[in-house]
Amino acid sequence: MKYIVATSRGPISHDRIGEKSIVRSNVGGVARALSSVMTERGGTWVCWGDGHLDEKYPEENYSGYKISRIFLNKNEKLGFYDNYSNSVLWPLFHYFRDKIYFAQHSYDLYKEVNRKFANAIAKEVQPGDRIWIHDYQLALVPKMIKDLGLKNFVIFSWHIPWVASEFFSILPESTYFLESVNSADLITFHTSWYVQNYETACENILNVNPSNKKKVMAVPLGVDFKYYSHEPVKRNVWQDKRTKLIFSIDRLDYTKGLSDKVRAIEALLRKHPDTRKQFTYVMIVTPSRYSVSEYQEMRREIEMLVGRINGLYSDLYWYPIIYMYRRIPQELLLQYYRSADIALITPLIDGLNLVCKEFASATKKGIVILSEFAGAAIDLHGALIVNPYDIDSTADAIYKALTMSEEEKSNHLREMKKDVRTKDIHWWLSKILSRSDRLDRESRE
Ligand code: GDG
Repeated sequence: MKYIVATSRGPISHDRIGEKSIVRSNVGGVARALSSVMTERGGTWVCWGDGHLDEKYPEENYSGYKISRIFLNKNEKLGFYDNYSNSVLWPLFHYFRDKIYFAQHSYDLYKEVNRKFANAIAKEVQPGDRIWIHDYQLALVPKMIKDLGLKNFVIFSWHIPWVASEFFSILPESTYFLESVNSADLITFHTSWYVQNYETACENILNVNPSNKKKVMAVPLGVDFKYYSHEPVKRNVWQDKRTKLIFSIDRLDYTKGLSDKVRAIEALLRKHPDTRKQFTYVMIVTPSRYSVSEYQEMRREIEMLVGRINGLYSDLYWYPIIYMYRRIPQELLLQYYRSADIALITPLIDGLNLVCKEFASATKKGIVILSEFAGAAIDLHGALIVNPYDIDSTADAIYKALTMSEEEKSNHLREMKKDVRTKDIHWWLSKILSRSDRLDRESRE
């Protein structure tokens, strides 16, 4: 039995930098987890070929499995990706009502592209293979697969929050959407809260009680603990012995609470003047959805705030915030994880958040300050949990982390390590795969 995996973005893409062609790896946590299953078991990974040179590679063999790409024209990309996925589903499933924008025909194009995915899967699948579909961009695929008459077992993994039923009802297509997700044979979420919201939506909107509770499961994604904790790094990126390093890396997005983080640093400096010159905050923001004017505005706001705070508190020898707007190589990211004293991870809402788990795995000394609204807050015991809307309390938590005794720190660290070590990426995979084995077997009996 092999796996047919479908994700919007693939494991690698072919791109161009100037005259040079390059292969770009998708370093995200989901891609890393799925790559290991695919390499081990073989199969096909169906994805959107969005790299500049991907059209040259509609199919290719990679790392023990096949990649099969679908291609979108400008109009399909706009409707499926920019409009329906990013401007309807993303804000809706993160409770940002004011940011939802229903562009005309975007649902039709989303549906069309989902159909392309379903057809590409149907082309690859053999009887007995298992189909594993991921996330909000592909929510209509499970039902399309079933409607094609395929009898294969379908897993659908949802990676962002699932909102309360009343909020979900804002979606004009909520019934079709839910019907499709619910037609999967196994549906996974990161937390039991999302499961509850999902089940309530099924009861309220579809009038069905997902009576077979075994088919909906809460299982938080873990990270590759061994890699983050053992991979050697070439150098210590933070050489300044006088100051502690506070670190964060986030995609540019309104869910990440970026300006609130900067405001918390300002509050820390104001409320606790003894912290001045005692720390440096390295804030990395990775570019995202930059064609959307709102994201450009968000970037301007963050940069103005950083400039204002550095202007207020810097002197010739120290400034509180080093801000970088770029992606960084994996090796450098690991160096930051190993060097930082504090990871400041305070999204306003986040399905899970892998960065906190990666940091907790990599660090030998650091403390995580984590938003209570990140799915990971449920199982990352040992982190300092904050409400990111409460700027002063976040500042106090940073102060606490900066001034913690060594003994207290090692207690926090021990707690954090316990969870990320045991609930790692292999645990996540084996939970889902063994549940699907069992359900698949039962359905044939
Ligand atoms: C969805 C949900 C859920 C980021 N910048 C760089 C870089 N990264 C890597 C991190 C981490 C990943 O990207 C981001 O983690 P997220 O948890 O935000 O994952 P997403 O896939 O964006 O989001 C989220 C997740 O799915 C998993 O289910 O946790 O809630 O929104 O792995 O390390 N890596 C490198 N350079 C960067 O500049 N090398």
